[in-house]
Amino acid sequence: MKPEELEALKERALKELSSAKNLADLEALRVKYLGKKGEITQALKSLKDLPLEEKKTVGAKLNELKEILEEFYKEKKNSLLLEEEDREEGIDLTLPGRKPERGALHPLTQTIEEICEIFTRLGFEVVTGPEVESDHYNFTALNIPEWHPARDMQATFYLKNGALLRTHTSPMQIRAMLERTPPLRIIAPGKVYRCDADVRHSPMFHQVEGLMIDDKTSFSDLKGILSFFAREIFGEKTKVRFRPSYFPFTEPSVEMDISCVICDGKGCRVCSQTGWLEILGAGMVHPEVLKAVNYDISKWQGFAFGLGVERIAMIKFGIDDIRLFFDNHLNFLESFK
Ligand code: 2NM
Repeated sequence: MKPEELEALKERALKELSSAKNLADLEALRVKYLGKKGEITQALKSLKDLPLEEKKTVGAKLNELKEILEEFYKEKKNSLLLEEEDREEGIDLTLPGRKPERGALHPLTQTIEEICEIFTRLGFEVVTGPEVESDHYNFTALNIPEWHPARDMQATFYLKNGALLRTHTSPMQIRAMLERTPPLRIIAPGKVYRCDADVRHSPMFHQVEGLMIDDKTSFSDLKGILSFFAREIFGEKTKVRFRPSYFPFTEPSVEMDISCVICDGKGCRVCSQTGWLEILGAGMVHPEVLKAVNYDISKWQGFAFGLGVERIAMIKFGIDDIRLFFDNHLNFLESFK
């Protein structure tokens, strides 16, 4: 047997042994190479026909190969035995591991977190508060008089004890103003409740309100900060406009629109051909509100704003039905990973 034939035999034998799938395969290979009539045994037997010099060198090589194969066979047999045991116990250690399923934050949670993150960068502090409120914090302190339609039974969920479910996040800001002294910058996210439910309204929805009070905080600060916010959340090319509006707790009051994210202001179905989408209400905090928290109105002034999180998320993610946020269909939720 020539050295290159020996080398080829070694490679072939090792390759076949290592690819043996079970003990029966392995045994067949042992017989094929190491058995009484196996290739190695045969080659050793045929040594006697060789000249003395070759007998020595080839013989030594063959014996070395035989040892290598025997060693390899033993190791392979052990590992196949272990595998077989595992299979009997129902464990297959060769199976690839299962990846744990990854969850995702609800799109509304993602939106609230993004909004709070933008204002946190501007020095605003996130505050929270109770969902069951008193008439005082929800209405009176916000300059919403007795006769105001927002106090109507239809809009507000009242509890038997006279308490109510907050209809906006503003009462958290009243509480925060009472707990602190100005200057202050706060942002208040949370659930709010109103007694209406149809295709476009949910009885529970989410708001984020913001408030900044300082000695010189002006309407320019309102416009600058809210324009910055719009470009952070909807992209730097977003255009904004402010329209006059009315809220009992601010004077003057405005609503802010952004250029339509679908048609870029050209006019489409989503923006009702106007090119604009309303995203929030805002204004300079009404002196009556500052008086309700005992702030000196000759020293302090500021602006406040409020936005609906569902509306922002619908515009951001291109969702056309508010009910999708609350149906909890897995296909919908998993698309926000
Ligand atoms: C809005 C619009 C304008 C607002 C006012 C206040 C407070 F507490 F400072 F008076 N918080 N939020 C406000 C102002 C809310 O929502 C559309």
